[in-house]
This record gives sequence, structure tokens and C-alpha cells, in this order.
Amino acid sequence: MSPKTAEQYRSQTTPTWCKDCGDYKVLDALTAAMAKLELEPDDTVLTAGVGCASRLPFYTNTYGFHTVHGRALPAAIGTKVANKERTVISVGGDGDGFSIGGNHFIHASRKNPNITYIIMDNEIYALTKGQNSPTSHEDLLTKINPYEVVEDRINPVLMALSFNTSFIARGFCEDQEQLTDMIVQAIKHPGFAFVHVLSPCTQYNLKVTYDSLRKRIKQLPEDHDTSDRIISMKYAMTHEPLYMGIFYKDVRLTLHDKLEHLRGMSLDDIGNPSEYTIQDVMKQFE
Ligand SMILES: Cc1ncc(C[n+]2csc(CCOP(=O)(O)OP(=O)(O)O)c2C)c(N)n1
Repeated sequence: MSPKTAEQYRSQTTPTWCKDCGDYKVLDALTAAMAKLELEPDDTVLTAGVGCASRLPFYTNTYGFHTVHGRALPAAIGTKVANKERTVISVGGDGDGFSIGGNHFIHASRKNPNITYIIMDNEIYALTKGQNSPTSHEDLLTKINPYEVVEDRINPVLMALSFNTSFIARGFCEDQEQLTDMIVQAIKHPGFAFVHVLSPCTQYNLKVTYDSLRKRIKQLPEDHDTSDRIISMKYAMTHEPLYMGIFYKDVRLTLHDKLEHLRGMSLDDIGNPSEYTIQDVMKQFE
């Protein structure tokens, strides 16, 4: 029988996150969402790259795959392709997801696998003790750029909208109820679902605090049309205010649907591939 409470989805491992790290709250919301959906831990897989946020799978009692830096998504897609019955959720930080792993985000959006991707955005590389990330504010001076920042920041939600990611939401880790509901909807969404979570680091980015975020955020209007990508882009354009809520949803064929179609085609149109010899295949290249 699947667990009934969020606590029952936690592992015995004590998080190594710093005091008041936003990632604790993301873990709370994710496990609450798992409890709401009554996910079976044995049928649930979390994949992650490297970073403080990417440690999250250690703290749940599901299967977990701590991959290498930036590679949470390929592992998740492979897991889902191998077994579509599994609920697959990728987690990680803004550095992992948008810097070294940024290309995978583009291609996951194109493939549209039925997985969920939760990015805990603290606008810094925290595990490596404070370097600028792709989402860092242009004024954030750190030890790698003590005088001036020379790169612009990216806008994750706008980026996802431009890639036509099939579910896009943004939440604040302190708003547990909304974040839990967003994660529930993301997991239920048939396709690649991206949840951008504002999750402050209390050690290495003192410019992005719970208070400063609280002042910047604003809810999307209740009547926001989540099927309208252009309107969603307008809301996503601004960093001030930062709009919260579900920006966009589009139900279309998933990677699995397309692969099934392809499998069907190979049987109907060209016969059983196992009847082919290597010579038959080589002939096609003569
Ligand atoms: C190939 C590779 N390059 C660099 C690193 C060092 N490294 C580990 S975590 C990390 C950044 C993590 O930042 P983020 O993903 O934002 O997560 P956070 O720690 O802030 O939660 C870096 C650069 C690494 N482990 N592997």
C-alpha cells in the first residue's frame, strides 16, 4: 500500500542543506504532492545532476539516480523510455539545469517525454560556495566577478515558453499549498512539465531572500488563459514583478506516443525487423 503522508515519502537520511535553505520547503512540497497522488515509491524515480538542490533524491524513499552535473534529464528520459509505468521526476539547481545542462532542457522540450522537471532556483552555484549562475542578477558580485558581471541573466519561464515546453509553472518555496498543487498538476500532466521554483540560498546569495522575493512576486490573474503562449510570454517577460502560477499547458503527443507509433510502423510497413539480416541492412547503403 502506498504511503499516505508526506513524511512517509522521506528517507532516513538527514539533509545536509544549510539552515533555512529553500530546498527543504521544496522537499516538503514534493513529498506532499507524492502523498496526494498516492505514488508508489517503488514505481517512482527521481533523477538529479550535481549541486545542493540535486541532493534531493537522497531524502526521499523512492528510487533515485544521482547522475553527473547537468545530466538529470537524459537519465530521466531514458528511465521513462525503458519503463513508461514509472513516475519520473528530475530535480536540480539553476546551474545544473540552465548552465551545464541547458541543452538538455531544449531537447527534452522537443521530445516531450512524460516526466516532470523541478528546478530549485537560488540564482547561485551554492554547492561550490557561491559563483554566479545563469539566473544571477547582473548586479551580483561574487568571488568569480568581484568588480562587475559581464553576462546577462536568462529568464527560465520565458525560455521554456519559447521551447514550447508542454507544461510551465513557477512557484515560491514558501507558498507550500500553491507549490504542492503545481507539482501535483505537473506530475499528472501528460508530457514534459517544468516547475521553476524560487528557492533562496541563505549562505551564498544574500541578495535573494525570502523577504525580497515576497516583495517581487505577484500571482497570474485567475482568468489567465494557459493555452495562450503569447499572453504567457508577456507575463513571463518581467523580472519585476515575478509572476507565479501555471503559465502554459499544452497536451500533445508525448515521446512515448511517438515511439509507439514508430514501433507500429516497423511491423505494419516493413515486416518484423528481427527477420532482417545484417546483409539486408547493408544493402541499403550500397
Ligand atoms: C563537470 C562538472 N563541472 C563542475 C562541477 C562543479 N559543480 C558542482 S555543483 C556545481 C553548481 C551547482 O549549482 P546549482 O545547480 O545551481 O545548484 P545549487 O548547489 O545552487 O543548489 C558545480 C559548478 C562538477 N561537479 N562537475
